[in-house]
Amino acid sequence: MSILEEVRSLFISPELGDAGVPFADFPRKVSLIDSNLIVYGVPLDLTTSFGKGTREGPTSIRLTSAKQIETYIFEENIDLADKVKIYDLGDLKIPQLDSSCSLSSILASVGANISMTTERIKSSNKIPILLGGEHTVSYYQLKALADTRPLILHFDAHRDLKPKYCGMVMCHTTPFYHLINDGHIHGDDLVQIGIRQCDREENQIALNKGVITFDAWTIHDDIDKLLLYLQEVTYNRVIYISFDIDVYDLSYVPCTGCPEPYGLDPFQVAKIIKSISSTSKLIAMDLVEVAARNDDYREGTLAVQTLYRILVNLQRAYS
Ligand SMILES: [Mn+2]
Repeated sequence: MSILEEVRSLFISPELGDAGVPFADFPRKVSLIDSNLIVYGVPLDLTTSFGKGTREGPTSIRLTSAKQIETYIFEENIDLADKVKIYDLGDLKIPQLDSSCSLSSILASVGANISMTTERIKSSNKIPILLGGEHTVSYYQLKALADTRPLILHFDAHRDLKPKYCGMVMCHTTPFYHLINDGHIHGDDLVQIGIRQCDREENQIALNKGVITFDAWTIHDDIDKLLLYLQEVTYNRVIYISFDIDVYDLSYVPCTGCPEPYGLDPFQVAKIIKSISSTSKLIAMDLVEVAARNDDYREGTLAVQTLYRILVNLQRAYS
């Protein structure tokens, strides 16, 4: 059994999960070994402080990708089904929070399994695509990729640079602080895009650590500044994309836990994705904080369309 096959037991296969279908449900099926991109869900909804619902993220993404959305990318005249070989591992099993299982012990076990899965996908020369789940999951995936020193393109309304929040050290608002503080990433390898909400201390931390910021107002006033920057800085560079769905304006994301106004619109995000140099090499990505409530799949649809555009633009990574 390959080292990749061994992680299978950590997951509930997509067919047996809530969606009942794999991501995109491509007509041409590929095996785990023959794939070049591996999708896996982490429906973690543990430290979320305000709105709940991220546990529905992977299901919402699977359902909308498989049942609603065409894989043909209209403006590019490209069918993703001709380009990618995606395998969906399913959702990571997450222990129940109860008297025998504390929050910190769940995080430790889920975190270790994310890191191991990421390492094994990478050492099999494939690209992990983590579907969240709360943003905490990015810590464990990025930690496992530290030796590749990627440039991190972090799309988010929030900096997620708090040392601690509501008494919790590791939670959905702290992953990037701990990645820097624990030495897994360098502050100046972190590009935060669409930021519009944080506290004064996080701004100071960003400044002290050399984090590069394109806040939502800068993008609104002069998007070309960001587009030119990304074109240059991603040229021939290994990149990691951490995409929090709340980078979009709250009018586009009705279900996510911490929606914010003054956000980006889908046309702006599409332009930003397109400005990432096609010479760059995507090492991994995550798509987090997607939620669903009362059968409202608008947010899942937007998440999938965003992901498809990232995959079409960054074909070099897997073709
Ligand atoms: Mn956020």
